[in-house]
Amino acid sequence: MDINLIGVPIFYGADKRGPEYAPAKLRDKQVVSVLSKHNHKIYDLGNLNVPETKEYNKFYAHHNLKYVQQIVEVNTNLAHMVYTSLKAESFPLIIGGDHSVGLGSISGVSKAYKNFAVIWMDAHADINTQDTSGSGNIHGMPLAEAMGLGYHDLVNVYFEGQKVSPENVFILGARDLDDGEKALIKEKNLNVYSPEKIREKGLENLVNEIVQEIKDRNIEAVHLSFDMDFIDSKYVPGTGTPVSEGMNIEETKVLIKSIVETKLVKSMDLVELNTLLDKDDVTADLAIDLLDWTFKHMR
Ligand code: EXY
Ligand code: MN
Ligand code: MN
Ligand code: MN
Repeated sequence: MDINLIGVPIFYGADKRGPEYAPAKLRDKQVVSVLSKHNHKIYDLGNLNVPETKEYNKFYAHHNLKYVQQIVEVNTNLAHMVYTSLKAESFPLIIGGDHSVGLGSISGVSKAYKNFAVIWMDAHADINTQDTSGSGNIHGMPLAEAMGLGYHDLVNVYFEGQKVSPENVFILGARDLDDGEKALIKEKNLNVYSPEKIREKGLENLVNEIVQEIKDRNIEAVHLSFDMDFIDSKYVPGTGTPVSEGMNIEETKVLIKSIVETKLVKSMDLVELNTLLDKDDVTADLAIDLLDWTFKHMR
């Protein structure tokens, strides 16, 4: 297949330097030739422009939320890159950058597919709103915004209103949830699977269950949003919000393989690789290995 590699060198959603270097790092690690090995044609479309801003400007006019304007601008452009890639029947592969880019990716997919699902692999749910976020870091919010909940400037990225309905969102690996997120999960009955719940069900069984559910709603596409902190903190020193008790690398690969073998995955984010925190590139090398694995099984 044709893959459009889109780099988004942004750290504003994390308010912590490091994720912005991940696109360059993965290119240094030859991500394009690694993916070409599986007879995909890779078009490296470069990096989206991330506007400069001053640290003191980060809370400008937007409650407790940081860098709202810059994140809206970048995600609007990203959404259009993703939309146009999908319309050209290419596979948009978005390399973050922090997880605020998930909002732009989902917004672009939402314009291309009326009926699609999101599989969000993450130690976190990323469903805070401006009222529940303790940090004001927008990488903890993109999924709430994509579901139409939360701050108007973010909810209305690319086009007005909700981008994906809550019942079509599946959050895998979440194990570090804020109180407001726990309340929202209950209120909206969100599909959230902790690592222990995933192991209880069985990794492949879980994917089959999700596929059954979405096929019943004749969903034709899945956006896979992979946060490096999905993996147990032991294995990923190079990520900004690591959490213990996660899945190991083997389990992660089994899950990814069964998800992509559904042939429903049409777009993917890989986010939250923080090269400044990494040790001897071990997390960057793991990211390359996971992308190699993913596109080996993506047909
Ligand atoms: N829930 C915490 C917050 O909202 O600040 C931590 C969020 C971490 C988000 C990373 C990208 O997954
Ligand atoms: Mn406002
Ligand atoms: Mn995340
Ligand atoms: Mn996370």
